[in-house]
Amino acid sequence: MSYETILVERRDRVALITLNRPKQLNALNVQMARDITDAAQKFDADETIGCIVVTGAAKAFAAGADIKEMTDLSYMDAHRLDWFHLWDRLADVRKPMIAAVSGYALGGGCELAMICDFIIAADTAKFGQPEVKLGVMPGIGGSQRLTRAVGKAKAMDMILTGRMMDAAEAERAGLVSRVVAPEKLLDEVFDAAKTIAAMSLPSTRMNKEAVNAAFETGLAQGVRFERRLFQATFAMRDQKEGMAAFVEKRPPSFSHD
Ligand code: CO8
Repeated sequence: MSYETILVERRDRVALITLNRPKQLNALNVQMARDITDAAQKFDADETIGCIVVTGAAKAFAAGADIKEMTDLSYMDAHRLDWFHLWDRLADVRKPMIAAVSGYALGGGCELAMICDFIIAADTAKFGQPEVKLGVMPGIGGSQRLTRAVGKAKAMDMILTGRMMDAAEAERAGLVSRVVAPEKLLDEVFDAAKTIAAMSLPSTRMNKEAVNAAFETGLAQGVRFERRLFQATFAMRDQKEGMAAFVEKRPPSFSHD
């Protein structure tokens, strides 16, 4: 797999997607949206991969959608091109995805990080939805995912003022799960990704699906959904192996089925 705007590599069961338009601070042009979604979908279909990591560069995870590409867009262009469906395909990836964020994660960059299942940030990270300053607004789910992540007060503050939130504030607000020193970021993320990738793949898929259902359903319906998935895990060889390994006091050896 080789792409124009991203680098991809795999380390055992972990896949790494690195955004690679450093001169533009990883501004997300349409080609990059195509490349990221294509790579993520291929890794999603590859049963030898258990977790996908998305990262950028030290200065910028991604400074937003490519403003220069959008400047002269008409309403009809935006309507006809409908790039958004590319990002929907990324949100449809069933395997766990972690965003490793250093530096700026602004606009579409913050939205890309939020499409991932969780964010681990370097203490240099800065998050924001500054679209209002350009006379527009978030367009890849930011108004919805940021609000679900940090609540209405902070989401309104961020989206209406366009201000940035540093890593410490983002951790306090629940936008990121961990903050680490920049030089430790990739090691920390790979450790988490390797841990996830060593679990039973159907089990991590179901766990992800259940947590995401919390954003789509009421409590009673969500709990019923969780119960059905829990029951379904007993149809898996990995459930037998995981529980047998515990009883026999040995590490499990999952076959991912
Ligand atoms: N788009 C295009 N180019 C960019 C972008 C961007 N979002 N961000 C930075 N660049 C380019 C700059 O133009 C500059 O290029 P050049 O050297 O050719 O002039 C280069 O990257 C370096 O940038 P700066 O010189 O500005 O670097 P600074 O360190 O001075 O500033 C900042 C860094 C603060 C990150 C600054 O670059 C900035 O404010 N960038 C724009 C941030 C922004 O507004 N992001 C939101 C964009 S809109 C958006 O994301 C909408 C999402 C929904 C779209 C849905 C489409 C499908």
